[in-house]
Amino acid sequence: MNGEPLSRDHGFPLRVIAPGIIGARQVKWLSKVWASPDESPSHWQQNDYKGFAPQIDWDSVDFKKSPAIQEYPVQSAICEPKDGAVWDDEEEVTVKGYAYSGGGREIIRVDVSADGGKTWHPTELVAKPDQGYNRTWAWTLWEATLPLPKEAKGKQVELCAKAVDSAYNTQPESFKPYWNLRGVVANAWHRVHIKVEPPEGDDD
Ligand SMILES: Nc1nc2c(c(=O)[nH]1)N[C@H]1C(S)=C(S)[C@@H](COP(=O)(O)O)O[C@H]1N2
Ligand SMILES: [Mo]
Repeated sequence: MNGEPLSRDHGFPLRVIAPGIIGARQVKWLSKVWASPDESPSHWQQNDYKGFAPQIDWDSVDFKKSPAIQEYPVQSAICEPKDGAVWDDEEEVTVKGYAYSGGGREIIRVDVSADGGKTWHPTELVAKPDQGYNRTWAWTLWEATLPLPKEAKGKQVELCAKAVDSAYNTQPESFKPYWNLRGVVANAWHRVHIKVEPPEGDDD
């Protein structure tokens, strides 16, 4: 893993890698593999890692009624700045992060906002895997320097990111309309809050 022997925590001595599919299917400490016409009867395949409508609760849920989650939805995250950071420039902010989609779909675009999603700015895809159509299994790294809203000084600013994959899937604005009791496939815009506070005496 990353050029090093696989560690025990990550599944040494043997682990399944099923590209483009959620973490729950990447079985660690593998001892046996068999082919079967039936889906795995394992607890994690049958009774967990499934999505449901928002009104379904633990009393009404029937795990037989939803298929197991397989392909990962399109997702992105802001890694820099960190949530709660104090930003000492009132003009612009440099934002960095990653994006990823399931099923081998490549990331074709990531947009960022410095005003809670009212206006958007392009990002540069600084590390983009070149693995071929529907074979993109690696993360895309992105960054952008964008202007802060006018009179941001002394205020909190909400940074948002959303990615688009090769099927033009994009991330929803909020998790609320597809909230589910397991909290799975939650890929709404990532939001980070920074406080814009240039050093004392800096009036430009
Ligand atoms: N044997 C075994 N493999 C497992 C799990 C587990 O509980 N037991 N958890 C899965 C889940 S849900 C995830 S997200 C990944 C996490 O491993 P990672 O941190 O190495 O990616 O392992 C997967 N493989
Ligand atoms: Mo997981």
